[in-house]
Amino acid sequence: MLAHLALHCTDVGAVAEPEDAPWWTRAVAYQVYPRSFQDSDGDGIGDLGGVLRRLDHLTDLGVDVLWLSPVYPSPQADNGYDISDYQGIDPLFGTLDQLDELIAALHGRGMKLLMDLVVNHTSDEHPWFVESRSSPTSAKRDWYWWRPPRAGMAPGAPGAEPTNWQSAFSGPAWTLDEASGEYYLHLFDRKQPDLNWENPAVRQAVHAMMRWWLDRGVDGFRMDVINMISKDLRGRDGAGHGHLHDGPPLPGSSLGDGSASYLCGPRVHEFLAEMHREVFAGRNGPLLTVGEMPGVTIEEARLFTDPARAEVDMVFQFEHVGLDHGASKWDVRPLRMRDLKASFGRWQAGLADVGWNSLYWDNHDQPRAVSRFGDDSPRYRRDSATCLATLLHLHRGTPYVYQGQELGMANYPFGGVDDFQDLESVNHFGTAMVDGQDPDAVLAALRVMSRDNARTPVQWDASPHAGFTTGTPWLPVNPDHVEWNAEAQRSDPASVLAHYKRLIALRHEDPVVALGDFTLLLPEHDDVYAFTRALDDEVLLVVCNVSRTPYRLADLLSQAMDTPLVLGNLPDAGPTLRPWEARVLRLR
Ligand code: TEU
Repeated sequence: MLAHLALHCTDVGAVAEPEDAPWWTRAVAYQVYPRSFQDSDGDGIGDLGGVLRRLDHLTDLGVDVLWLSPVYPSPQADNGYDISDYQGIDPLFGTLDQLDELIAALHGRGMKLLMDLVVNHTSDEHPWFVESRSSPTSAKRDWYWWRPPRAGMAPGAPGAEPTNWQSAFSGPAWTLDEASGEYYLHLFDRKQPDLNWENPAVRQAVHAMMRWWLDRGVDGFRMDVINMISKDLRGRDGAGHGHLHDGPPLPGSSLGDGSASYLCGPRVHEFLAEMHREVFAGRNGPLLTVGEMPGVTIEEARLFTDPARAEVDMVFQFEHVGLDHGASKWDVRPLRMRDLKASFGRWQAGLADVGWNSLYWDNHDQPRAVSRFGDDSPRYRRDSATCLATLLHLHRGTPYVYQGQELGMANYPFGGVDDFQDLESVNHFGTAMVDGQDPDAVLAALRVMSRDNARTPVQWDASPHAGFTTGTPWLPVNPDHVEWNAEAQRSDPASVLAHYKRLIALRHEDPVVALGDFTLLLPEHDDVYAFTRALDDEVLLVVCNVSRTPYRLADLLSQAMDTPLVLGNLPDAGPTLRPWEARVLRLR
């Protein structure tokens, strides 16, 4: 585990060979959001049968790891991120036998499977919560966060919630249980009550469940909001009166931001180290853990991913996907490429000697990358999609491809509010209307930022439902699929898909891509994103024009002149770096 670090330590004497670095430094992961990937039974919802049918696509792309978003039994309030049984498969998606089949098929193809671990919260329909809610004296009462109303206030009275925290999806983060007069905590939707990780029985149950999946053959976990599992509610402890922590008020709301009390809380490192000991230690075989961590800082990420601490292998950080947010994600600001460059540059530098980055543009929670960071106009869509891919995949870290990104899939042309399905979008619209906001402005923000942009079905071919389903898709297929689809791109060497294949192959073949040091160049330039990667005697220079303005290479980086091209996204590279052109050059 420590091997890749030694590459940067000149004083340790022996320099580790790249072969000693963890396998995932050379790996590329692919995220499947099963609901939208491939339907196999005509109900309009993707399923495991569909994933099994499309494995050739993944093999052809060359990815090493499949991260599967949740397929467990769930009321589907948040499309499976509200789990009611951790050790089964929702009939909507198939059967446990099919999951076993998937594990075997992936392993047979040399790929690994990451399951989505959602253990900050369960569904309110999980038997644990049903039992916890049944009575204040229930044996599982303390598995969740139950609190009485604020001192001196009646249950249900406005503002009587134990803290003023806002939830991510549905107003206050506390919901009253009428029967007991107590509130339960939910940082997300009210159908997603937070587990109480302070209770050792909760931790042991989670560990046992994780071991059960590893014994079945899965290769690791993507851990949902795992930096929120330790909460600081100590305001009530000790004194026995007063109220719990209140967060600073949010603009235009009676609620507050409680994140200081639950992002990277007091025991989070202890909990993850314990999980590592209880679940992963002593297991043979190449495993992988990636923690999803909204709001994580570089300093915290170093701790989480320091191999010596044995917590997780890498984290998903959120800095770059917040650069176009104002007061909230719905307050959309123009993205400045210079800010993006500075942000990535800080993370590269911050995790250079200790820890490891995961690299992503989008996932099932973010708008489509080509629409958000690139230029999805007909003229530049292909060029900007391949430019962004080159930029990301040449960084130091493990890249994650989100389904459809490798095809240049773009945001959906949503119309009115009825076109949206995601609870976050629907609830936001409802709240904004109650607040008297301008519906057109709210819709404009939803069209740009809604998570549904990422959730339209994968575009396999030009047929009516893009080959996704024979039924009616649960969310419409983007009409642009007649032009933008996998079938059309498979035979086209200039396609976005073909470019992704080349990038993934390059990471596998060239140790400098996986392990080389990163140095940012031209930090002040608005439109050109350039850096070097260096390992021993090998140096790659990466130059990407993230704009529509052409630049003369000689004016930017004289060392880029007459240098052999390893990989580019446009044919006939000349003295001018054309709009959205990306080049990987071999300096030495
Ligand atoms: O997301 C956590 C998270 O904080 C965000 O990405 C969230 O979706 C975003 O802030 C909304 O604006 C994870 C899952 O990826 C997401 O799909 C779930 O809805 C959420 O946790 C709750 O499980």
